[in-house]
Amino acid sequence: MVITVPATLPTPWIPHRRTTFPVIVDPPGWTTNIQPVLTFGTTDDYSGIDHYELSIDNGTPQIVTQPVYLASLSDGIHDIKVTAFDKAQNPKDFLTNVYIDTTPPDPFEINVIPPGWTNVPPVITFETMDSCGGVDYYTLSIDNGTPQTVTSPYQLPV
Ligand SMILES: [Ca+2]
Repeated sequence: MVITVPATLPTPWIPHRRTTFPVIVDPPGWTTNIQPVLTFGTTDDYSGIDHYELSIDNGTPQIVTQPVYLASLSDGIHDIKVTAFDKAQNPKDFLTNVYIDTTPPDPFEINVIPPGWTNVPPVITFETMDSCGGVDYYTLSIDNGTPQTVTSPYQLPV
C-alpha cells in the first residue's frame, strides 16, 4: 500500500472572523499636515457592517463614515482607533497612529575648523535637536547654490 502525503497542508480556514482590516493614513509617517485623512473598510460575514466608530487618544468614540478628515491635531504621536461594528454589534478594532510635527528643529550654530582664513579645506560641524519628530537630515548650500544633503563633520570643497 502506498500512502502519499500532500507537500503542503491546506490553509486553515478560520470561519466568520476578520483578524484585522486596513486603516490607511494619508500622509503616512511624520507630517506637518495637522489634518491627515483616514480611509478604511472591511466586510462582515452574515449580518454585514453596520457602522464605524473613531476614537482619538482614547477619547469618546464618534460614529464616522470614511474617508475621515481628522480635526486639527497638536504636535505629537496620536493614537487612532477605528472600530467596525456588524449589525449584531460585534466590534472589531484597528489601531494605528498619526505623527504630527509642525515645529522646526532648534536653532543651531555652524563651527568652522579652522576659523578665519586658511589654506586647507575647512571642516564644518553642526548639530541640533528636534523636540518632536527628531532631525531627519541636514542640507548644505554654499553661496546660495543647490542644497545638498550632508552629515557632520563635513569637509568643504575648495
Ligand atoms: Ca519638529
